[in-house]
Amino acid sequence: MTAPTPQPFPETFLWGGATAANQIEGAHNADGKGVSIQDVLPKGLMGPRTAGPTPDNLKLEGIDFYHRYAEDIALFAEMGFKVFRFSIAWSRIFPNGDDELPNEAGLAFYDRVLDELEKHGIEPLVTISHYETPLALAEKYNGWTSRKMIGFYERYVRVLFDRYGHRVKYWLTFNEINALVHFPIIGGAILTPPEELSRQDLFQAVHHVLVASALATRIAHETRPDIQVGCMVLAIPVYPLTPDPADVLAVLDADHTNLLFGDVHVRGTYPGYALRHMRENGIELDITDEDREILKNTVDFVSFSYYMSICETAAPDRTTGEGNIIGGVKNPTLQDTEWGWQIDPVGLRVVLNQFWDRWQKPLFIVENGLGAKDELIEVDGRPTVNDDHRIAYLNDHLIQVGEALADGVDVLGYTPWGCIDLVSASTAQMSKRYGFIYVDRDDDGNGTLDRHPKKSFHWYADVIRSNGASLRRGDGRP
Ligand code: BGP
Repeated sequence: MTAPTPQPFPETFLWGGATAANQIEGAHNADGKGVSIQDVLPKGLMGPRTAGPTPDNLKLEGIDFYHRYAEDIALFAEMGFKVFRFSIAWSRIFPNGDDELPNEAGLAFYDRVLDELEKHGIEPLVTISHYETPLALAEKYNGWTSRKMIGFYERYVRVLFDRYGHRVKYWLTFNEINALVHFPIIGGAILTPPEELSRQDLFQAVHHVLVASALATRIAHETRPDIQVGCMVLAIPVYPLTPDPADVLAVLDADHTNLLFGDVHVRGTYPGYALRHMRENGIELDITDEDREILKNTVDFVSFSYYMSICETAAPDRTTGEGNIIGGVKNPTLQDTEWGWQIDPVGLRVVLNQFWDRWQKPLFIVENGLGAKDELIEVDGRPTVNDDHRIAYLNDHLIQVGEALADGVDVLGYTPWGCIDLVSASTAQMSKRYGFIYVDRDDDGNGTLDRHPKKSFHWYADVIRSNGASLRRGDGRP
């Protein structure tokens, strides 16, 4: 018998779920929407790019949230969600990214989504840019390598804050902003193949994104002082593969690459290790005095995704693991998911402590979850899924959130990824499911799109209702 968790969650804890426009909305060309970089990546971020949208791209229809949002939000409300994370598709608002005026029909869609959330008393958590930059900005300017992008993003965020600032308190500027370094096309709308992209151009793009993010924070605070702006980073605890100090140094290097983004967002300036890296690698950033001033607009909180930890080693014969965008070396002590992501609940406590110790800013876990194949069965005449594996995964991670809370870490909330099944970012599959709600659609695009609550739906409703008291000690216990 396992014992109930002793660690309480704060009464204000924001329980909910997370999605992104390009993975749920569909309606890829409805009501004046333009083409986004996702529309030309039919096989996901690892696959080849096509010249235009192709019929095999599951994201073009997604799970049709564009038309079924009311039904979906009602299901989230049934689970007791306090918060719902979604993103705004930039190309719905500015179809080409550099248009002078926004597309009213696109704006009106998010008014309707917000109306529905308000009706159910669910707090919105909005990602301004989630891997879905308008394609025209990639084609005309090579994305964030160009300084002009700061201006286009500024125009976009001004429209969003003017329109929704009075009804959306929590905003995230860029999804997994550090992914730009690892996948320039997704994070930065940069079409130059990674092997041909110079470090100079990559770092300049990083700088432009960081300035744009800080500018959004400034504009938000000028619009309404009560708006809370967070950065969003892909969190990945890195462990040394061996106790060899050379491996520990390899960890330090990997950490610096990832933590740079949080460091700039929280401290408002580049840390010494980044300046050294640029100095020693012949990278000369074009930083203006105005940029330096803008960067001082630091975030109110730090949000992050967490799926796995990795190991690092200085040894040249690295057996690399598959992973959530960032490679790394496989940890021999951990189990893999069906997609080769290593499951490490304790890593979540580690990363919460690391971020809290480093930044002393409230933290928001805005993605976490198990991508797995599900089998639809019938129970009492109703289609459902017995997803005990998903329940165990989430339970074990939440136990570690409780541990971090007990460590004194300030955690605002938890929005597990893909609270309703959606199209995968890395592989563009439907069969890699994360949801509490099953969506009837397969990898070939067949299916009714009907929604069916899984066993985890009822489990999560209990967790929320009991504010975490129904969680059980799991295998992830340290
Ligand atoms: C993160 C992205 C999400 C999401 C998630 C799961 O990197 O922010 O968009 O998709 O990973 O990844 P996948 O869909 O590849 O399983």
